[in-house]
Parts: sequence; C-alpha cells; structure tokens
Amino acid sequence: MKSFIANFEIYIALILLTGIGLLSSCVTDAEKYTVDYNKEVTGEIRATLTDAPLVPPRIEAKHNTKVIVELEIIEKTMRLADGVDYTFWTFGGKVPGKFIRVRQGDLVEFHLHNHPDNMLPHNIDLHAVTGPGGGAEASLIAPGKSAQFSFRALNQGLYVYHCATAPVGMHIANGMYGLILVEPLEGFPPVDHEFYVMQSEFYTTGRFGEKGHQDFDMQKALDERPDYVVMNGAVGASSGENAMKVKVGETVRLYMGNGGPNLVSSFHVIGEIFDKVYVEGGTLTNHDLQTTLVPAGGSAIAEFKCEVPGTLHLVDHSIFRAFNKGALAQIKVVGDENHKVFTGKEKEEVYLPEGSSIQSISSGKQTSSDEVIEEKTLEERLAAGKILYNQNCMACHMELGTGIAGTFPPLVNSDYLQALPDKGISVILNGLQGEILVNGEKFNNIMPAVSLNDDQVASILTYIHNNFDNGDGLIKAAEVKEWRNKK
Ligand code: HEC
Ligand SMILES: [Cu+2]
Repeated sequence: MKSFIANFEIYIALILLTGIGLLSSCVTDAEKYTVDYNKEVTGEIRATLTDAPLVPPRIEAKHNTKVIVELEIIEKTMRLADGVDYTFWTFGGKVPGKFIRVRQGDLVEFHLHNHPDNMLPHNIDLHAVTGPGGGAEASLIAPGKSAQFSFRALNQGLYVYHCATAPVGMHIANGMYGLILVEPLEGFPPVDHEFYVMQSEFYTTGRFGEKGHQDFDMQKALDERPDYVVMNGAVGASSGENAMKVKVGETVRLYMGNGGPNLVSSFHVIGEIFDKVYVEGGTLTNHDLQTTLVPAGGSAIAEFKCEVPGTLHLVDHSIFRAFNKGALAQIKVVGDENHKVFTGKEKEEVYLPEGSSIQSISSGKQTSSDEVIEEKTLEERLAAGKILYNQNCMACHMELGTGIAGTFPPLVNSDYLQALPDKGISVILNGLQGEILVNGEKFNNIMPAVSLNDDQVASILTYIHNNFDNGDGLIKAAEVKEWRNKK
C-alpha cells in the first residue's frame, strides 16, 4: 500500500510536468519550426525545375527571396512498360511531376498553366503550403487558362504536391504528383549526388504487361489492387540503361516521395544501409536504417555513402511490387573493389544433403499438354524470350549468357547446347546435374528444373539460340509439347 501511494505521487507529478511541458512547447514549437513571415524577402529568381531522377541545384542567395515557379499541366500518352501505353496527366510532361526546390522563408509565386490541348480542368495542392487546400482552390483552371497564387514556405520539409480536382483519386492515379523541397535557408550539408525518386501505382484495364494502350480501371483503384507499382512513372524508368550512376566513395541523398494514390511504400535499398533518414521528409533524423516507411502523400530523405561497387536496387520491400509490378530503380556504383568492406563470393561448393534431388523453380501454371497454343513469329519469340530469360535464367547464366567460370556454364556458343538433339528442352524442364563439358571446361553443379509452359520454353530457347550464337532458327511451342507428350 505504501509503495502504491509513493508511485501514485510520482504519477501526479509526472502528469503535471507533462502538462506544463505541453503548454510551453505549443508556443515555442511554432516559433522554432516556422519562419517569421513578416520578414521581407529581397530580389526574385525563376525556379529551375527538373524531371526525375534529377534534382535542381540549391538556390545560392544568402537571404530569402521570391521564387517564381512556372508549371505546365500536359495530358499525354507515354510508355508505362515495354509495349504498354497509358494516357498520363502530368505536371510538366513527365511522371512524376517536376521537382521544385525552395528554401524555408522564401516567398513562392506559383504560376499554373493548363495546356489548351488538355481535356480537363486541373489544379495543384502543395503540401508545403499553409493555406486552404494547399492552393487547390486558388489554382483551379480549365484548359487554356493560367492561375497565379503566392505562398510563404513556412516549414522545412520534403513535400508532395498533387492535383486535387474531382475525382481526386483519378487525377492522382493518372500521374498528377511530384515533390517540392523546402530546405533550410543555409541548405543541407553537401553530398556528391542528389536524386529524385517517386513511387506510385497504376490501375489498368489489362493485367501487368498486357500490350497496347491501357485505360484507367476505377474498380481496381477502389479495391486498391494496382497492376503496376513503379518508381519514376514507368517500369524501368530509372533502372537498367536508365539507372542512376555514382562512384565508389561518393555520398548520395535520395529525395523519395510516394504519390500513391493508395499504397504505403516500405522503401529499402538492397545493398546499402541508410546512414541518415529525415523521417517522413521532416526535420526528425534517424540513423542506421534498413527500411523506411513512406506513406501515400508523404516522403523521406535518405542518405548513404557507397563504399563498394555494384548495383543498388531501390525497392518497395513489399517485394512482389518490386519484382513483379515494377517498383524498382537502380543506382550503379562503379569503382574499385573494397574487400575490407565486402569480399564478394570467396568460395562455392556443391551442397547436396543426402536424399536431395533436383529442385523445381516454378513460374506459375504449367500449360497442360493438350491446350492449343498459338505459335509466334521469330520477332515475338525473341522479345518474349528476352524477358523470360532475364526472369528465369539470368541469375545464374548472366544477362549476356556468359555464365560464371567454374560454376554456371556459358550459353554463348555452347557446344554442349548445340549438340543436344532436343535443342535444350530437357535441360530446362528436367534440370541438369552431374559432370558436363562445355567448350572444354568442366562443370559439376546442379541446375534446377524450371517449370515453364510450352510457349515460354519455346521463346527462351529461341532467344538463347539466336542471341547467344548457337545457330538461328525458330523453336516452336509444338516441339516442346511433343517432347512432353513423348515423355
Ligand atoms: C540456379 C541456377 C540456374 C538457373 C536459374 C538456370 N540454370 Fe542452366 N545451368 C545451371 C547449371 C549449374 C548448369 C550446369 C549443370 C551441371 O553441371 O550439370 C546449367 C546448365 C545449362 C545448360 C547446359 C550447359 C550449357 O552451358 O549449354 C543449358 C542449355 C542451360 N543451363 C540453360 C538454362 C536456361 C535456358 C535457363 C532458364 C530457363 C537456365 N539454364 C536456368 C544453372 C542454372
Ligand atoms: Cu488534375
């Protein structure tokens, strides 16, 4: 009982203290985190705007100034994925919209233009604005009109902007979002590279990868079941040939936004650790993070140093989105190996516990052997084969079919493959183990059976025969089917 009373007194004291703390922090926080808007700004400059993954340079002036932003809304059809088009509604002609960079205390004079060729009225809601609708009402305009409004950037942060014209969800789903950075007047500490990456989803009438022009699917958007989750507006927009590039030893700051419209991103960089994150794009900093949540309509600023060479994968760690729906961007880090930080593979041996047999990597449903399949042209097989090869074979045989010496045999000009009477069908469908000789080099390893349908096997084999110098020719799905039936 005594201890209860003692604890009780402590509780009361604590409650009183927190109360006082809250009261005083109300006043000081407002002063601490927003600027004095009575202070005059001097001069004016025109904002430099950039498309992802580029970030505009910081404004160098030592004093606050008027920053004039001119942003044009353009409705246009562009690539969403290879062979897939979509009619995007954009801030500046690309998705995500132009990156805008101002400083805390700057006065932003915003000019929004709705291109005369557009079909619809639009506006802009900038989360960096203190004012009704973030500027939405002040900026609503029909095609062929411009609107102007001004706001004082009171709070530091990385803010999302988006269209807020009804139906709001549809305007956002069609690509109307971007980022505006309000950095401290003196700027952030310098880094070697700054990049702009924004995640978002697309809800299309056709499934992921279905060719042709795709329309917006309202029901899928309501169900929050996107076919595409992408970084920087399209599948592959900032990966592969479009990857961002840095050198070993350089520092990177990522301005990461999430346009939604629905999903929350578990933002992660495969191969790096965030040294510092401005949590949710604000002023709170956290350190040593693996994954940071980026809410729909929110952001994060993540910093790291690239100590070793290789390709970093920027993903939503809700991982099917990354590998099956497009939520992947890449940073290629070039330079010398640093074995003090990472050795690379030091050794590989066959690991074969007793009783194990060939594993199967399944890639979905098998085509039953009596299903009628349409044959494809050589061009179609090569195109489909490239994608399937990259998904199913590249991890071991490498993108260019070179393999890895001593472990994965080459598919380029392979005498082993060329000598197979079934052109390689059995290797894919049954797997392969035991010692083999490929172009004079011995391999003794295990290739798991890869379960693909007849059509897919035909495309992959056509691709590796034609592209990797194993003689040309078209392999038909019917041949694969025949092989299966014979078995
Ligand atoms: C998990 C790694 C792995 C994957 C994935 C894989 N392979 Fe292999 N592949 C191997 C290994 C290991 C061997 C050699 C097996 C042995 O030593 O007997 C091999 C052998 C082969 C060979 C015969 C040797 C040669 O170089 O000509 C062919 C052809 C082949 N693979 C094609 C493919 C194709 C096509 C795919 C994709 C559908 C694929 N592989 C996926 C690991 C893999
Ligand atoms: Cu709009």
